[in-house]
Amino acid sequence: MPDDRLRYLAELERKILWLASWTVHNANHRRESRDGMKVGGHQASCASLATILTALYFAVLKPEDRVAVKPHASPVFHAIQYLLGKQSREKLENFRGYGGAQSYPSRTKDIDDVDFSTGSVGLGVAITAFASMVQDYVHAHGWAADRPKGRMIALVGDAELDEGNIYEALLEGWKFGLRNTWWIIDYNRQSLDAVVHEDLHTRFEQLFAAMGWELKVLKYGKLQEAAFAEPGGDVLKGWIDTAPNQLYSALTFQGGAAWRKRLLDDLGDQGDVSRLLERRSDDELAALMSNLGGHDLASILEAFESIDHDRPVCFLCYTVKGFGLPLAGHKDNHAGLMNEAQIAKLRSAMAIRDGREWEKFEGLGVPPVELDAFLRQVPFAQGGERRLHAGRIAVPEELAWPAQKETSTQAAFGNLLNEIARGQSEFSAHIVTTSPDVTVSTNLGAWVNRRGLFARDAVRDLFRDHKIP
Ligand SMILES: Cc1ncc(C[n+]2csc(CCOP(=O)(O)OP(=O)(O)O)c2C)c(N)n1
Ligand SMILES: [Mg+2]
Repeated sequence: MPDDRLRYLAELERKILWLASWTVHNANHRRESRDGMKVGGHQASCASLATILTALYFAVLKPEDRVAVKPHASPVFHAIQYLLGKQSREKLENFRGYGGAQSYPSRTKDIDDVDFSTGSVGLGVAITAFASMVQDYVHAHGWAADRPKGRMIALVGDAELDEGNIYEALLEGWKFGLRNTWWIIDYNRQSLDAVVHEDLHTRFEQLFAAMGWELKVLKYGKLQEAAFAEPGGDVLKGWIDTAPNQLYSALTFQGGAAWRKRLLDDLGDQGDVSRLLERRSDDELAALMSNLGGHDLASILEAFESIDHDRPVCFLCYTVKGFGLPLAGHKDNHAGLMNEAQIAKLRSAMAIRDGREWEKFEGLGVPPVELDAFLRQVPFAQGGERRLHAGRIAVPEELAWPAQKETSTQAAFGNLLNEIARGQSEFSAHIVTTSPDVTVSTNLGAWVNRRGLFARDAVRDLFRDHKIP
């Protein structure tokens, strides 16, 4: 059954790709206060995630979900919030300027409902696992009984997986029985400086399986799957599966004619597959070869919406860095910026008239009223403010514990917490200590003995059961 949402989502995908590109372009080339200083921005990193973010924010996410956006995709995030009415044009025009929308999503400086600040790669990934554990803690204490649990979702640049904290978080999650966590890897096989190692995906696959995660690989889009089903399609698929990352990137950058030449050199005169290639124009061939799973809305929706459990899931999504832009696939595209001629070409491809670059519904293939109605019913945008505020808890003016003339700071710390733990106050019930394996040496033993340790499921203490002093 055709999915009605795809019509609107495809238009929104185009729109956010444009707005993100234009936001960066405007900051670098147009802003009146330009003083010749470098501004920068990451149009290619944005394009890599535009399809996935479209599917998430405009269809899959619920208000209770929380998202850590890949730092360099910040402009796409701001574009989405702009369309949802939560970001202002003024802030976009002042992107990377004082008071403008931030280069990397910021909870404190941005106005558009950022869930996790990101920027230092890797941290935004790991924090979602800990956020999920905190959510379990809060629910287990009955403090959020009126709220559904949300999914903690990280959009992960493939080079973020170079960061060691991610593996500590994975192991911690395994120990804890992690739930409600999705990591969506933007597998464009490019980092900042380079094309990533061949075959990294098999390492990731084994790692996530070892940690008890479900792994979903989104490698081929629907166009590719349809082509594989044609006579000779299996040969093309075999070529794609064995093509080195660098070659795939280089051909993506070069476009349809280069694809044809290389594919015919490698596969020519093999009967059916040659005709499969001949049936397509250069543009169609380029579209086919870049139709990877992470750029196919239907495949992405299917994958996200097929998850019917709360175990952690890793989606390994094949993407193209710079998808849909003239920067696509180039190994040095990380901080690459389109020039005036390139942005003008993109603008006309997007059917956007001069001077209407910021208009939300300009150049789209569906009537504005329909798109507006679609945006109003987006599940993520229902339910009002998403940011929660904790109630205030009374803190005792003083504790019964007598001041001592001389003591060590460690002993004082332990004694203070022990004193607080004595009463069943709201205050003591809301303190959580997270001592990284130094409970004894930081003098927290007494506190822990009174308050207990937290786990999702009951754990027996055999030393206590056997009355071992
Ligand atoms: C801790 C840390 N180290 C290094 C950087 C510099 N840096 C910025 S982006 C990036 C990698 C970008 O590659 P990837 O995560 O694959 O994202 P892509 O742009 O390819 O989507 C690096 C190393 C950083 N922001 N934070
Ligand atoms: Mg990358």
